[in-house]
Amino acid sequence: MSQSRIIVTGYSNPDLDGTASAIAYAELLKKKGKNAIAALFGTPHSEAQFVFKTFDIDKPAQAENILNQKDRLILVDASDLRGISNLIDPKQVIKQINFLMQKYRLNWLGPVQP
Ligand SMILES: [Mn+2]
Repeated sequence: MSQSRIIVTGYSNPDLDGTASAIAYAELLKKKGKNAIAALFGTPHSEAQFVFKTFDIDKPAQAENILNQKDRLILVDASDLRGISNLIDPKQVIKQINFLMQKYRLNWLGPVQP
């Protein structure tokens, strides 16, 4: 059976670090043989649009268009539920990566893994 897809994403309308983190972490997972892609909800901030254009980087997939119930999700640069798309089912989230995670980890994700 094939492994379910991992979507790396973050806040809706992500800022540059959220956008870059999603792209970079999805690339790392792919290089480690995982079925992973970056996908973003909403429209990235203008700084991110500038970087896409200046460095000729393909914009990640639109998460609203590709997310399905079998996907597993990794959230990057996201520490507050208020910025998360309501299309995200917490049960699908397998990991959250944020430099604030020890302090502000989304409480619906359960205890921090060591
Ligand atoms: Mn950020």
